Amino acid sequence: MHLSLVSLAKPVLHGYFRSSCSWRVRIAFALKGIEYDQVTVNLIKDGGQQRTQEFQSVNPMQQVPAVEIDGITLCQSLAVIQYVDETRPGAKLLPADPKKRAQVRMISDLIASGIQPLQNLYVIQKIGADKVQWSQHFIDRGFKALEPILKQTAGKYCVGDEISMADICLVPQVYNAERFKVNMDQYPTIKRLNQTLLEIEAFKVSHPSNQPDTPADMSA
Ligand SMILES: N[C@@H](CCC(=O)N[C@@H](CS)C(=O)NCC(=O)O)C(=O)O
Repeated sequence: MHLSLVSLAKPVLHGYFRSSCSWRVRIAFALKGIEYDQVTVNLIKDGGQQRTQEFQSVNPMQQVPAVEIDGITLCQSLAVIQYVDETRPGAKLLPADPKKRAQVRMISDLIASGIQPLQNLYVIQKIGADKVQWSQHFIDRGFKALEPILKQTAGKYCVGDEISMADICLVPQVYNAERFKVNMDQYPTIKRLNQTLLEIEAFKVSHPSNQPDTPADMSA
């Protein structure tokens, strides 16, 4: 741990209960045992609070999550996860072995760059596509690639038998897939990993159904 970097103040997560990228950060914080405060940025209300001038001063990209930590503001969930992994004790979210580390990054990027961005509200609104059909198409396209990759890399979890950033990316993406009624029976390895991971406390406490801004009708 780099003690000189780490502030005693709790990090502040600007996020939204149903944002899969915010959920990634919540899982990482839970796995590391990091206490944090949450500020809700409602992506729907008032045309989207991510678009306000006030929030743009936090994240000019108008996306959640954004995290205030150790005197800096970080957006991009994978940057946040890697920063806390490098500065906080506890379970390592990236393996030490270079090959496994590269596989963790490969799977994380496949999801974070190759699948999730296409479900963003601003993408769907811009092209005026049918939200469900569009999202199903691109999640299926990504999962068709991810399934054979995971068959090779997975043990108990996405890469071997240790939980990693890849697992942190996988579970929220499966949650999105289920929201858009993707048939998960086509992806037995993804389905098995998701079920295993959802039994772990860090994934449960960070779940969208358990957040301060979860609407009552979606609460666990
Ligand atoms: N690459 C970014 C993506 C962030 C992102 O796409 N956030 C979504 C919610 S999961 C968002 O804020 N969307 C706002 C919008 O569509 O207007 C990350 O990993 O943090």
